Amino acid sequence: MKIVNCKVIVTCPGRNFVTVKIETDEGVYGIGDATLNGRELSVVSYLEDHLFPCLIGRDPQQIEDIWQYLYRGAYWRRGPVTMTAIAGIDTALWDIKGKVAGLPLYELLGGRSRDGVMVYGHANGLDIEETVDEVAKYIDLGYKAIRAQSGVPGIPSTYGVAKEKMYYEPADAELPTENVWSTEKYMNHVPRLFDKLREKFGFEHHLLHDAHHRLTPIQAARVGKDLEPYRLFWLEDAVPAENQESFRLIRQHTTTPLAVGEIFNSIFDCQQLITEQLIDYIRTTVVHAGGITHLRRIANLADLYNVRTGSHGATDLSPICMGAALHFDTWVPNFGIQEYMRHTEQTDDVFPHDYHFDKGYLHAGSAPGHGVDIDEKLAAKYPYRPAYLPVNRLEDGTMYNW
Ligand code: EZ4
Ligand code: CO
Repeated sequence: MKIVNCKVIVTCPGRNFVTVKIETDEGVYGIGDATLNGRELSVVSYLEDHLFPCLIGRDPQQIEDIWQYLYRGAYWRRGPVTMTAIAGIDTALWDIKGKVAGLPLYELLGGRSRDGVMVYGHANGLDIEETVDEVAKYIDLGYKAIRAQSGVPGIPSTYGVAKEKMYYEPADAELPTENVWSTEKYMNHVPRLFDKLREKFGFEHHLLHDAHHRLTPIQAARVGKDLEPYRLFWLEDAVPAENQESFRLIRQHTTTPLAVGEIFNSIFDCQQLITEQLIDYIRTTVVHAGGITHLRRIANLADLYNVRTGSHGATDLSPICMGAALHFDTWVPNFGIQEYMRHTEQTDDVFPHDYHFDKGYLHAGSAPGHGVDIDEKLAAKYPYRPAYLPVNRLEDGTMYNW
């Protein structure tokens, strides 16, 4: 079997998605997600200009060899653009292998470890009251786990809060929107949110929260401590994690479980976090961490240290990534939870898929491969639109983390 054609499909059914399609001489094809929010076209160029020419004529069934070839062969290793491009190809190759074998991807990985994949949805509101109402909606929809974010009094806009509640989309402008942030105001507010949620809903549901890289280690330690009475499932991205050591300090001060890794792209970004047991959940995902082949390596390392998976699943990851992630989650022994932000109807139409939601769980489906396809005709109706993620400044104008 030989690879005869590779292409990229860029489509914007409400938001931008980059898709790799690999075609073989036997008519079987595979697709993979290569979307890097706000930097989409860099990945397109990396694929078209540098990776595709190396793939023509290769045997698509040699997934490991191709992965090693692309990773080692670049000489300049790692980084989000490189690893997202490799992930798009890797996912497409696993899709092909599944279709050739006539087996769903989870069977190729080692088979089913669970009946369904527990997911968490996003409840967000401009104030605590609105967030409480949103959490109630998710409970009614059958979710077992819900992430709660709320606007902070005195801060005009906050991460995770949007008008389109069920379909939050932060990449909202042709140039980056400037947001304002105050860690002090946030820290005074966030315990009140969870106090209200536990008072209202009790302890039956898992509650999660994302600090989105906005705290220093000692601030994160304080937030973790303040939230302990509310028994969070996790506190996510407490600090920017370039410095893995900073989690030591947080860890020494709080029993609130910690999750990090949605922006990591390789095992080396989380090696110390995992081997020193500084975190409880690793959030790397298929599309940004080198595909199924590399994510499996990360999960296997994590398993040795009692760290469980909690893959990123925001709307900027396409349904292809979600499908592949769900097969991965169905197999991976140290599964924790899967993030699930629902895509819009337009997006779901462009990417017909086999996965479905039922009573708080997603089910990967049993179609061969990852079970997600792309309607290229429909995709062509939605041309690329430049869109950036916001940037953040402190109240005095200092650039900060978004
Ligand atoms: O802000 O994916 O946990 N989820 C998140 C996401 C990220 C976006 C950035 O592209 O933090 O909403
Ligand atoms: Co996050």
